[in-house]
Amino acid sequence: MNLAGRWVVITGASSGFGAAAARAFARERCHLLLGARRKHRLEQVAAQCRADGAASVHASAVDVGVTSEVESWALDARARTDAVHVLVNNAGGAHGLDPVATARDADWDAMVQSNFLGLLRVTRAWIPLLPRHDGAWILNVGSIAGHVAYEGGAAYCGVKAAERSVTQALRLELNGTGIRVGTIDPGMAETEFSLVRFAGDGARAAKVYEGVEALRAEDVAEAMLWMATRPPHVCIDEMVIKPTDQAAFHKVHRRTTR
Ligand code: 8X3
Repeated sequence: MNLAGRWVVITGASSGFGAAAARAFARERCHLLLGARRKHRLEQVAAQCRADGAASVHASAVDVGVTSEVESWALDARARTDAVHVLVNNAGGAHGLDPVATARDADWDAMVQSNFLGLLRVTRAWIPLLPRHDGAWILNVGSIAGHVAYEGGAAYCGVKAAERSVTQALRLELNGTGIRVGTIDPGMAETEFSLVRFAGDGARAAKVYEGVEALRAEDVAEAMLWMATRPPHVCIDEMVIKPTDQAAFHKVHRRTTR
């Protein structure tokens, strides 16, 4: 379906999948409501979206970990529109790769707040603006980490498994409304993901992608757009998207540079 003139909400829109999704929906001539904590970075993405052809772009500093911020964001949006067609729940990420025995509370809290509770509170805030029987979408960003656990990933894999459960519960709760709910679950993607996971250690982050042609944020954004543009009677419940080089989380083909 054609999305021109429709309203799209994206969390975590200042970088990575969120920024790439914003630009992909901008090229479809959508109105964009972009949220992220980093207002300066978000304004840069907003400017790119305007240049890409967005019908309008509204950037808001929002921390999905804070209920009052999420609720005011959705409340303020009502002055502009009463019908949001796509909600992209993208905010989240990983903090640390430590085994449970030595992991830090602050990392756990950050992951639970953004990936899990943030997803719930953003969805609760925006559901009233999703029109019934018009092909609206709640598109959640999960991960292959929600499918298979790995060492050091107890909390991250846990919150991404929770994201899958939230998606499935919403799919059931909203059945009969015409609102579509699905999750897109990427594998290795070269974004700021590893830089954040390793608290800014660029060398360690670069090693994750060494010798691998990883997914780019645009690959995931393109898949999101494909999901969102299916006809209203088609719901993509779940899409797993990985680099060709990554057959499974632990099975990654790396080219040697010698
Ligand atoms: C990111 C993918 O496999 O590194 O969600 O956890 S993974």
